[in-house]
Amino acid sequence: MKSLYHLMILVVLLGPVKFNECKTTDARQNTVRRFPEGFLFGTATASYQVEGAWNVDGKAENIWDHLTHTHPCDIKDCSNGDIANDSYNQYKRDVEMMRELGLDFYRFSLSWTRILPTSFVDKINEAGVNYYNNLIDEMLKYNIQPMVTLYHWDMPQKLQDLGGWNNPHIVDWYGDYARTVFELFGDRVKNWITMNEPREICYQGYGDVTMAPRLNIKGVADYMCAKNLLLAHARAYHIYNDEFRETQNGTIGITISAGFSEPASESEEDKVAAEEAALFGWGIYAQPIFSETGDFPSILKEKVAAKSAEQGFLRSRLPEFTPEEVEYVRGTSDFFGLNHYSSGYTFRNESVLGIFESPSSDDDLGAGSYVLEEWETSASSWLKVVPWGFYKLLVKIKDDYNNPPVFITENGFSTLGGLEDDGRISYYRKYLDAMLDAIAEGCDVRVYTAWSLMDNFEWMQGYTERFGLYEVDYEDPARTRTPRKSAFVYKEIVRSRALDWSYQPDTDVMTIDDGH
Ligand code: GBE
Repeated sequence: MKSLYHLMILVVLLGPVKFNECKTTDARQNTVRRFPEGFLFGTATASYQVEGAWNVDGKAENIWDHLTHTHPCDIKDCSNGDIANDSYNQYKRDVEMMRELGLDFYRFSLSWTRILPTSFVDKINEAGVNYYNNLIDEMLKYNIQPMVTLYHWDMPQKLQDLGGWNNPHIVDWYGDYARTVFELFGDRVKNWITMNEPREICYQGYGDVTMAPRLNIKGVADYMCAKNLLLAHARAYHIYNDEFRETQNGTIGITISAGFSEPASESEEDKVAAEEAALFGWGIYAQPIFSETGDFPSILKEKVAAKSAEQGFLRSRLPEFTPEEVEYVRGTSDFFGLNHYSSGYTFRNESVLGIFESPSSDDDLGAGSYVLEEWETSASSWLKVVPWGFYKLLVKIKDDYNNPPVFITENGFSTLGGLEDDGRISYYRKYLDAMLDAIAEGCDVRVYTAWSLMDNFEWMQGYTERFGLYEVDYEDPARTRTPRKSAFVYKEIVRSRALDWSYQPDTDVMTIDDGH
């Protein structure tokens, strides 16, 4: 709280910050821009956020079941994912919506404990496997490709009791799980994502209280998690590469969340701070995989080691990779999966000295950040509309990591509900426009995924913040899904493979145009 207060004062002191080569989109709005040949469009969800059926047909408890049941009102509206969107029973309607939108693919995640109730491979839960088989087969019937995330935050509770991502054995356990799902679904699934958002898993879940398991062991558990998670990701990649790629012929990679950190001023100090904020925020996960040298960023290693020594630790709180581990992790992603939502300014001066809890990764970084009052906001406090940040981030990924193929695996906007979601439409148009700018600049972006197909359980925010192209009625036991205005707009973008700002949808009837 104290630090937030300081930052707010700072924003006032700093006064108006110049707009950063904010490309005005006004001129653009009169032209129709086309997406490149072969570009793919989809939408995404995640198992705990939509499936429900939390204890049905043999599924075992995961950390979100556990958190929401043991501390219900840690969630904003005291809700949980017990039923969520009931997608476990309504997958046919889900696929119908994908067809309405004309999607090329759909990104969803697998629930580990639905497939492996003991967490291990000694028992495979047939009913859980059937659910995913049905969903996949229903999609393929209409030529919608599955893009499957193995881990979107629902750690088996039993493995969490053993330390979760902080237990080095997780590399074996996760690897075994990965092999099982490649065997079960890899004949039909050609796009795999090992992990969704390492930062949210490690920094928020282990270093803070904003995600399960809410460990809040700052500057220690978050770093241990980072190392083990990267090794586990690499294990899954190598298993796929060595045992499945030849026969199944798919791609496999990781999805990392990143905002863009813009220096608050031209000063060297702020520029360095912004660069380091990116390294602490997502470079810690990206560099070991995507850089030529591999390993954690050296600035990070130096800073955490120095701070640790100062604090009386006998070794760095950031665990080291052995040279063999560096090699094992390096190059283990066929694409750069990127979840991006928003951006902010970063600065460093005497005002940030000593304001962070110590030890913590925020303290190791020692930088402040803020957003501008005048930025358009969503219903989520952290999500401001900053399309130029998306552009700059994509260019940075191209420059820092030798222009990897980029899959945008999430991008979207929250409201408080309602079908007239002009804020969401405007967000999608601006961000897609910024993405097209980046592509024109040579960025190899190939895939775009809107978060989300439909409203869902928004983690600590429960059902209060809505990200869906379709609205879900949680008062209705049938969890009726209704297309929002943005669903019609996205459908037209996918159909025309172009961005036309003048398009005004007729929102009376949603049709299916896939010829079936
Ligand atoms: C993604 O995370 C998730 O993959 C998806 O499951 C989720 O539904 C979707 O975005 C929408 O949130 O109290 O302000 O510090 C931190 C996006 C804000 C990553 C920032 C929220 C990163 C999640 C909370 N985080 N963001 S606080």
